[in-house]
Amino acid sequence: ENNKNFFAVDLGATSGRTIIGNIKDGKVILEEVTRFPNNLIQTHGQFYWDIYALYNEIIRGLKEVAKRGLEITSIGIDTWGVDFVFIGEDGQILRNPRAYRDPHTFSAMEDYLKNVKSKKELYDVTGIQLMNFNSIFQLYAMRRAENSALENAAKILFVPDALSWMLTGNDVCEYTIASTAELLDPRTGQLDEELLATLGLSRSKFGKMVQPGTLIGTLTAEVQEMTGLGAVPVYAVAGHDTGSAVAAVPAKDEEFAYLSSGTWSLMGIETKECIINDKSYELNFTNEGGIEGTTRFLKNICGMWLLERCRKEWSDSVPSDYPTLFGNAMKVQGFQSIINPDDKMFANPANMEEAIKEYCRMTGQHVPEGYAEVIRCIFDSLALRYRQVFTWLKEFASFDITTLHIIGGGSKNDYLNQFTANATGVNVLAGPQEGTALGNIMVQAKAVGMVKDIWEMRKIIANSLELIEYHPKDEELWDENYNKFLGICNKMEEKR
Ligand code: LFR
Repeated sequence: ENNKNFFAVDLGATSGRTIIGNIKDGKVILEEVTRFPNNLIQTHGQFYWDIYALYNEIIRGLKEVAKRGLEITSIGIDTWGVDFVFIGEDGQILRNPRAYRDPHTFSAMEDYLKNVKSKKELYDVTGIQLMNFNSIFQLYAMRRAENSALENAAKILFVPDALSWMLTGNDVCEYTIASTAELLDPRTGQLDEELLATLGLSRSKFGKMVQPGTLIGTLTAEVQEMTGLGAVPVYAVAGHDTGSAVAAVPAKDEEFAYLSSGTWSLMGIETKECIINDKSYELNFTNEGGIEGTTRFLKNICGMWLLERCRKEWSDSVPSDYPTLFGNAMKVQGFQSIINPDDKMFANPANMEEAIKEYCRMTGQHVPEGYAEVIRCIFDSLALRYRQVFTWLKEFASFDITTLHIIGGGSKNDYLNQFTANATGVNVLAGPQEGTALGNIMVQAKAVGMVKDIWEMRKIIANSLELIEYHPKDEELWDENYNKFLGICNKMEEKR
């Protein structure tokens, strides 16, 4: 009873993994079962995900577990936010899901805000930061285009819920993932009927709203047969990966900020109530739903996406291992080229390195040459942008932020961790790298009564790993370059 295995499916926008988490004697140990790429598919000028391939990867992971003779207590799935799948009257998937990087939402958002609801009206209801790819604008873009899958949809399921449905046959609408849609009112905890109506949708198109920890169902006979497993329960976890990650921050008390570092860098604080006011509106901070009624008050910062995209584009002559790449980036002169990582030029450019160079050209800076200078530019700029967001966060927090926890795959980046401490002037604690999977596993453990609450989860996680600490250095240098960063951002705004 004091030793259980939980199976976590954690899907990010560039890669996915299945992981076994074993909890025993107050400690958790992870073992990766499978890891696989998640690729954007481009066709006829549109971008999609392959939901069937993702499903197959989950099946492959489950088969592997059965093969090893491991007994698993339950399964939980988390993914990136906002994207969804349409299900037809006949219980079949209507087309692969559109990917949030698809640029069709840029004009849809403008159109919606001009003709349907104002920015402020939307924010007052949802407390969600305005981002072009939020589900509301994706759905609006599809409505406008008379998208035949939307027109024929009997059900709309967010990606983690769609995958749970493929495994169990039961459809739900999990709260944390639903909160990313910009359709949910955090005060009622429900999708807002009036906003849905602006898209020609009703509440009945979505599954029943459930909180993390709710049983969705058990593996269907079909899946049992395919995998060789029994009727394993599937629980709703924090279906939003960032929700799972923040649940796993190994903090001792509430006075922390976090930076969940992956394709995106999500920087924020955890609060008991949402913060929806003029200032949060102006600075475009979001209030996403967390576990146990918590709110993730944060901002999306373009994170490793910049580097991931560059690496995809670079030829074989560029080293592929991080130590060499990063080591060489540290040898070049710092702060020669500074970008705003969140400039829309970098959202989904045809060529990322070119976009970075173009930004530097447009702002009259040194144009980075070669991979080392490009990477240095990305790291310097990310740290400076972190400082900006951190400065704002301090103004919102009702407590003194004593620690910045960096979690997720990006937390193994020693150089960037140190830069982040330097730029923000706060102590940084790095780890765990697999925060998302840990949060996923802990919510399952809570669902079966093995842990009590979020603070016990965090204690178990903190007990199970070694955190690395970074103290701020070179204060003046970073002050100076922060001012330079602000100047460059302004210059770019003026050009537009
Ligand atoms: C991170 C993440 C962010 C969300 C973005 C798009 O993986 O889930 O929280 O804003 O992806 O869905």
